[in-house]
Amino acid sequence: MRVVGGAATIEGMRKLLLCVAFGAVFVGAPAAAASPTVRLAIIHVMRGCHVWGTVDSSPLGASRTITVTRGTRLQIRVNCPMAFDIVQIAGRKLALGPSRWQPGTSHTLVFQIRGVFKLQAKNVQSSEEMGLATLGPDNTLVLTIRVR
Ligand SMILES: [Cu+2]
Repeated sequence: MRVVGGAATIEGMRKLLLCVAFGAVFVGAPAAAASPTVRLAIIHVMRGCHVWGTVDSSPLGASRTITVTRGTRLQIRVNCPMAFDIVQIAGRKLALGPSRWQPGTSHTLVFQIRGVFKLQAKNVQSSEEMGLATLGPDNTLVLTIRVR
């Protein structure tokens, strides 16, 4: 009886170890992918001077909502040739670094908790002051980040 019980236990242990091994494989990959870096830029456009965009300059609009997973690093580069004042207008307080973002600089925000966060970016110099030919008033940008 003891021997049979022991064999059953060893068999159980082998199954458990197999499960743990497979679990490690399947849990391991999504865990690594759960902390991605999302890259955005403030890009120069004709109408409104600047909008959110991809790093390769595809425009995403003056107001944009993105959804990211917890742990995401959001890197934003200022590509419009003017400075921006960044204000958080919703969500638990984020570490934004300097509140004035200079042209050509990149800023990384880390989203550790679930929730909805909103940032506003307002240009410090106008397109007129910068000698940029644009159409319409300069945009004030709003970015909403939903963290799941
Ligand atoms: Cu601009």
